[in-house]
Amino acid sequence: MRFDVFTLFPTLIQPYLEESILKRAIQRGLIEVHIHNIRDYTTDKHRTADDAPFGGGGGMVMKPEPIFRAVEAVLGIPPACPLILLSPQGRTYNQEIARELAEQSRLALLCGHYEGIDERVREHLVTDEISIGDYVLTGGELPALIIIDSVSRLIPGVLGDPDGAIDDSFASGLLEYPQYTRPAEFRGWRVPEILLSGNHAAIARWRREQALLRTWQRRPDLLARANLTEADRKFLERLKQQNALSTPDTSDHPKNSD
Ligand code: 9D3
Repeated sequence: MRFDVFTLFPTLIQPYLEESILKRAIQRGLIEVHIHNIRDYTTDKHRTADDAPFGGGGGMVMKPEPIFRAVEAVLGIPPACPLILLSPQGRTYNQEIARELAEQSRLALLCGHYEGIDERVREHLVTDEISIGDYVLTGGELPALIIIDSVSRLIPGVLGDPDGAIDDSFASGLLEYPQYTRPAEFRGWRVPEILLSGNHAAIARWRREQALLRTWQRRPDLLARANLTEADRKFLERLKQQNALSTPDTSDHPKNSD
């Protein structure tokens, strides 16, 4: 898979690709990442990439010409692949979108910066707009790396373990069970005895129940979409009953209904 990244800060992107597990994927030819400095596509002597907004107000807006020149030079006309704008106004990124993007053979990522980007880029060049969550960053470079990282690990061979990406928590729809390694006792804290029992069926059942317990405690929203067996549902019913006994229901109390 090929990624083309368009940015005003190309040096921010490079180090992560060179130090992470993605380096191996690049060396093996599984992914290619081409980084393009939008400033290289300016035509004035000051290499101006931004300007004041029409209509006044503070801040600067990324100019359309260098972005169009860069994207048209690299992707061609018509463009060879989708162009995703990273922006706080995009659809919120998740694992489902990562899987959708991983179906492409090529993707282009445009990093926003400053206060924003000339709207004509959005209207006439960009095909999709993605945010990585509801918090404010300084630019789209980290979001671009997050997309490259999360999409790349879905490509067969990128992870060492061939089915590592299939067996992860978001694929099962549950959070992960607790994990332990040696020593069996550390500072007086013992590993759960069941894990030392050698009873693989009992260990599998314990892990599944721990995953269910954790998901119910921390991310109950995930349970609605998780792939649950009849045994899983029974276990969750027991959890709910225990919880109802230990935390009295005060919802009918006048204090909570006014
Ligand atoms: C006036 C400034 N902002 C209003 C809140 C708009 C703004 C524009 C650009 C705020 C931050 C940025 C820089 N952020 C991104 O380019 C960005 C981003 C983010 O900030 N959060 C989550 N996902 C993303 S993807 C790109």
